[in-house]
Formats: sequence, structure tokens, C-alpha cells
Amino acid sequence: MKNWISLTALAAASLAINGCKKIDDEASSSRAVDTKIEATSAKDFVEQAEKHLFDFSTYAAKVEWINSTYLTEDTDALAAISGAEGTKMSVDFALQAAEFAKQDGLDPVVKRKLDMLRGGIVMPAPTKAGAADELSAIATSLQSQYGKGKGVLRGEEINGSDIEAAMGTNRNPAELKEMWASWHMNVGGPMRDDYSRMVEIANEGSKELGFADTGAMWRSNYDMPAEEFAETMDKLWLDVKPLYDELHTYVRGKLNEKYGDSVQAKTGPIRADLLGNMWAQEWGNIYDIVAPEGAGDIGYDMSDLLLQKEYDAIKMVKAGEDFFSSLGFDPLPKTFWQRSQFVKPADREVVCHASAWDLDNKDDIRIKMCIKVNGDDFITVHHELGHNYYQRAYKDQSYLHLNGANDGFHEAIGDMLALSITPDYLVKINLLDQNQVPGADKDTGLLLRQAMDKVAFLPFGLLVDKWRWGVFSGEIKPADYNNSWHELKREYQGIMPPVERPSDAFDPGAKYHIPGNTPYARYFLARILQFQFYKAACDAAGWEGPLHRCSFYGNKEVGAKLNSMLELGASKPWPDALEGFTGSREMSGKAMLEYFKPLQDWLKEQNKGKTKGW
Ligand code: X8Z
Ligand code: ZN
Repeated sequence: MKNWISLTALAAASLAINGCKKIDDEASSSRAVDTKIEATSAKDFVEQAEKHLFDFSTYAAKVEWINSTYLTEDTDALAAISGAEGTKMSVDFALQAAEFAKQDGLDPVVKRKLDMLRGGIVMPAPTKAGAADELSAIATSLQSQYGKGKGVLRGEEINGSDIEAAMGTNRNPAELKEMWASWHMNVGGPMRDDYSRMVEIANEGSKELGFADTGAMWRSNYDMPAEEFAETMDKLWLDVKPLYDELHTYVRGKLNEKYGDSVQAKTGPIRADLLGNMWAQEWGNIYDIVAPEGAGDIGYDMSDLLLQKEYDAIKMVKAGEDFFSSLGFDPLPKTFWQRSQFVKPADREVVCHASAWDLDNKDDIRIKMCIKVNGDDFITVHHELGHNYYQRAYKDQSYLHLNGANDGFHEAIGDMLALSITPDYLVKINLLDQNQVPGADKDTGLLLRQAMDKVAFLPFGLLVDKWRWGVFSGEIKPADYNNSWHELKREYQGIMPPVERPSDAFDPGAKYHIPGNTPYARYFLARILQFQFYKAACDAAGWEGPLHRCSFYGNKEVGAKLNSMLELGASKPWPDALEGFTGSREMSGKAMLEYFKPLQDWLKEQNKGKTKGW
């Protein structure tokens, strides 16, 4: 998973020795990695740095893979050492890059690569002795703790992937509350002090590199000034917020009808555990609760179809591969099938959160998942394969361009294909019978099902890094970590926790990307971008019906066009890549709004007379 974030890989890789906050000197002793560069010019420096990083990344990726698929004290220790090594190397290069960047008359490609070297480290450490080791030890420990996290259901311990699935299917408010509260307490709770120490170190590192704080550094990676990026995010959100607000009002009403006032009030925020997802980030799993009679009766449920047709993990991945093949992409290599982790191993702890990896920056692509046969994981399989096909398409680029046009692009590719999973497509791959295809009178239902995942996610996608940017800037202090998380969830999502939250809890830690140090703005961007890509693909395929019924499965022209965007990697500023595929140089919510327009009109009608907002 890490290589496609290039430098990120090196800096974020880190596990602590068995939960220790500090790694001792002996344990942290690094292998001697030769990173010396004697450059005659900025261009020469960049080339040498890329060579060192390329070589190191193929080593570090193997260490990380072994750690993530076999969590033990030993693999944690090795990952922590390798993570510290990577951080030291990338910080060293970043500091040199900052010096070279001051030169006049630099070639623009070289200048952009220098900026990538300086700004592309997710969690930088300061150069003082021991800092990178401590940072790596903490980051490694947090990731490992999350991987091993357990919740409780009916008094029994339940692991992470099982509890995630159970939140989607369970309809008992007391059990939902039990799962929600236990997961947040067990997983997030113990992480708070380590997290705040990690933030301190990373901020020191960011300052040495000339950034105000780590959040400012993260925002600097979008081919535009960091302030402009934050504004772009807010602007995109304002475009789509009216649609979210309608959906929120409608869903709250339906939950009130189902559970009654004592569980879900008619007004105010929605109770977080009732939405079919541990983080209330995607709500599609409770479609059965919100489906309107008649128009909402789609007639099939993705999870049921997969079970009826006896799909297993491999068959689900084969379906994803088949989609890419239908567009003209080469089949996945044999090693993908031999080396991927598709299901949760029975005999050991692993990091179950889905990821896609490129271990040699060439052909050794893999996914790591704990696949369950359900609709959520069918989408996630496509999502992960999107990363793998992107990685393979840009493999001939130079090291710093082995990446998405921006990180939102990387997250959007598989999702864009998954938008093409229409009823007609399901017939083509024999998951649905022709006579089960819902007619045009069911369009509302199809759109509502889709909105429950896609639209519901938007405020969550935005607030995760709003919180982290606040934490990094110091606006949110450790004592306010938990309260501010829930304030943001209430403000943006209109969600409240099912049980009172103590202010010294650490609920953000119960979401993978916080202990995992994975920036989250990318998922917000991807939610918007995937509709832009999808619309462009459907236009290219000559589709003339309602947008949500378009499937570009099997269209080689679309595939070729997509491939020309993917193979660019990060070699061009993202607006160039976007223009090549969509004709537009701006990320915009327009395509998403067009897709959901009929639903938005319908929701407005349904919500007439109801109290809106929270
Ligand atoms: O983390 C992921 C992927 C791996 S890149 C499974 N996603 C976000 C999440 O789960 O929170 C995909 C959707 C949003
Ligand atoms: Zn992803």
C-alpha cells in the first residue's frame, strides 16, 4: 500500500516494540544505509535521491508487508527500525532539496520534484538524535494496536473485521451501542498519549523543513498553495452540502419511524451506531430501513446476490479483475494471486484494513484484505484493484512520479469502476437475472441506495483531516482531542455518539487512518472526482440515458483513455491529468450533483414540513 505514496511509505512505516513508547538504543540501531549524495546540480541530486529511495522502498515494503500480515513483537520491531531508517533518509533528502530549490532558473520538472521531496513525508521527524526512532516506534505501535483491536458483542469479544460487518447487519439498538462503545473504548482509548507525543515530534520535523506544522505540509502536496487547497475543500463541500442535508433529514425520519423517539428523536443529530457503519461514514447497509415503499423496492441486495451465487473472496476479486480486463487492461500477474492476502488468517493477528501494495515498483502488486462476502467488500475489492492497476500503469515513470496525479485520483479509480456496477452490468456477469432488473420506476431506490454510501460519506471525508489539521496546528489541544472530534462530527455530519463520551477518551483512534497516519482529504476528493471520471467515461462511451444507469463495462475506448491518464502517474500537475480525461481542469461537484439530481428533488418533496438540520 505504501509505495504509491512514495516518500509517505518511508516515513509512515513504523511500529513500536511491543507497545513501548520509546525504542531503546540497541533495538533502534539501523542498518547502514548509504544515502550519501555528492550532487553536481539540482537535477543530479534528484536523480541520485530517486535511486536511493527506489532501492530503499522495495526493501521497506517487504518489511511492512510481513509486519502487516503477521503482527508480532518481532515484526513490529523490524518495521519500527525500517520506518526510522526511511524517515531519516527522506528527511535528509528533504533538507537538501529545500536548499537546491532556492536556486534560480531550475527546470520546472526538477523544481517540482524538489518540492515533492521536501513536502512528501507524511510524518517527518526532526534531525536530532533519537527523534526518528521514537516517532517510528510510536507510529508502529499505534498501527499494530489498531490491527489487534477487539470490541464486544453480547458480552463476547469480537475482532475488527467481524465487528465492522456486524455493524452493517445488526438492528438491535442495545447491541449496536455495545459494539460502538466497546470498540471506541478498547481501540482508541489507550492511544491518546502516544498520539499527542507523535504529533509533537512530527511537528518539530515539519518546522525544520520550513512548514508551519505537519498539516500545512500535508496540504502542500496539491500543485497549489496550501491555503488554496483548504479553501478548495470547503468550496467543494458547500456545493454538495444541500444534498447531504436533505439525505440527513430523510434518514433521520426513517430511523425515528423504525426505532421510536427513545432511540432516535425526530429532530437533532442522528445516533451514530444506527447507520450501519462503525464510523457512520457510509450508510448503505441500512437501505432496508430507509427504502420507500414501491419506488424503493430495488428487488435485490448485493450481499444476498453474492451469497446466492456462492461467491467467495477469490471470486469477488476475479470479478474485479474481469472488469479491468473488459476495458483492455492486462490480467493481474500470477504473483498477485500467490502473494495477496485475501482473507483473514485464522492463526495470527494482521492489519485487516484493506490496502493495495506495489512491492517492487514494477509487477509485484498485491492486495491485503480480510474479505467478507458482502456488498461493502465487493466495492472495496474494486477500490483496491483501482490502486493496483494505477500502480502498474505508471510503473515506467521515475521514482517521484510513481504516484497518483494527486492522492484523490488514486482513491477514485476503483470507485469510478464500481459506479458502473448497474443492474444491467450485474446481468452481464450473471449475478442478476434479466427479469430481476428494476425498471425506471425504481430509479429513486437505486439512487437512494447509492446516496446512502456516496453522499453520506462527504462530511466524514472532510472532517477527519479538519480534526487532524487542527491537532497539528495546535488549535486542538490534547485535552480537547475527544470533544473536538465529536464537535466536528456533530457540526459536519449531524451525528452524535450513542453513549456519553468522557473527554479523556480518544475516539479518533478507533478509526484506522488516525493511528495509521493516512491522510484523509484524499477520500473526500475521491468521492467528488469519481463522479467526474465516471461522467467523462460515460460521455466517451456515448451513453445517453440517466447517468446512474450507465455502465462502461467492456468499453475499450474508455479503457484506453483511462490508461492514458493512469500511465502519467504524478508526472504532470493534476489539472493536466484531469483535463486529459474529463476536459476540465477543476475538481467539481457538478457531475455528482447531476447524478443525484432526481433523488435530490424527490428528497425535497419527502422532507416538506419536516424540521431540517440538527
Ligand atoms: O481506507 C479506505 C480504503 C483503503 S485506501 C479501503 N477507504 C476509506 C475508509 O475506509 O475510511 C475507502 C473509502 C474511505
Ligand atoms: Zn484506497
